[in-house]
Amino acid sequence: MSDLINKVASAFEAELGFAHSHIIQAPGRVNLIGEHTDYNDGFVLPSAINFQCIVAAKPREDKTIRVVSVDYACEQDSFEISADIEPCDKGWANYIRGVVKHLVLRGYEFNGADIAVGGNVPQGAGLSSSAALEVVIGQTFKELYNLAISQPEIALNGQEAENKFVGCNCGIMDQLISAEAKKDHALLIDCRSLETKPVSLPEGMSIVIVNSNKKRGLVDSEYNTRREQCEAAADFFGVKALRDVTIEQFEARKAELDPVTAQRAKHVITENDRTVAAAEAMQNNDITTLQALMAASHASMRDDFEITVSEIDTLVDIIKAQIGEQGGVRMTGGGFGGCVVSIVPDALVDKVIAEVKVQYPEKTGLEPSIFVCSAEEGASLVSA
Ligand code: GAF
Repeated sequence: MSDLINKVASAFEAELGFAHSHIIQAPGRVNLIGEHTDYNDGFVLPSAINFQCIVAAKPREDKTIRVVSVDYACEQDSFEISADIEPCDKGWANYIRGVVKHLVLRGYEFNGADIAVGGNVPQGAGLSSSAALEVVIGQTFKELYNLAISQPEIALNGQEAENKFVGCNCGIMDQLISAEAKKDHALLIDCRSLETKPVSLPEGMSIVIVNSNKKRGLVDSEYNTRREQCEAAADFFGVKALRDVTIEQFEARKAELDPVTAQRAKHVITENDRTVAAAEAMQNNDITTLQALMAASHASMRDDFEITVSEIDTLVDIIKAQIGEQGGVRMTGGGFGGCVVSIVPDALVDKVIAEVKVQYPEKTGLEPSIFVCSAEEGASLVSA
């Protein structure tokens, strides 16, 4: 049993006074390319990582849900299953309340549960700790009560909870990869049809994630603004989403858009093309093309979508200087801080880590957190 599972299972027993019956997990994620494309019905290429949210649970015979939060000093929340579950003043508990409420609204019937939940996905780092929590709770009710709910629906339910209950207008990428990821693969996800295609990771390369530890400010408001700008651009072109606009159509009419909206649209339209091309390059072990696409993605996020910060750009430059054309690096996630993802030849991993540890604090005054990650399976029952 992993240390994390042990910790959550022990907390269950210590706080609730009896043993759990089920252990369930859902992972965090890193997005290799395809940023802010999901809510434009476009393409993304994430993989799940070896950081997880773990639940220890036992079904109840009544309609009460009682939750112990291992990461918040074993604080507890308790509520009744119904279609009008309300938000409470504990931020962490609202993700769980929201997921349960929306399962009920979708028509699923189940009894209550005792739950202990904890995780090691770094919070606020852009590695989807919230999506892992939403998905692990959906998966928990699927496992406890044999619900006939598919993995995409667990993801959609989690997204709905986040959009309508927690209040963040995110797309589907984070929940879908947490629910459906394949070990040793990234998934090329078509965020319109929700079709997924496993893409094997390049041979002899590691995924190295560096958290800038730059405190993220204004994330939700900036995120929502970007979303509105993309919707305005789609309206201008008379289409459902920017996915439906080609680069040729954009170039022909971009002068009619205000300059900022045009920049935002350009990022999304070009990022979609880069993502599909990157999946193909990865599948073919074509690192030269992959690195060029990741570099172009970063430049587009920095210059057109304007979601990077100087600390993130600095990290990208430091890593780029180590790996040259032998690997790729870019910001990953929603932006305004958070992490950089790099695909690094195994032989250069130690060098990258050493240089980031020295140069990043010198240049920014911040300490980085560095994770060499494996690509893991999506949400699952661990034991029952
Ligand atoms: C956040 C959101 F939750 C995702 O839906 C996605 O839009 C991402 O930012 C940017 O690609 O993680």
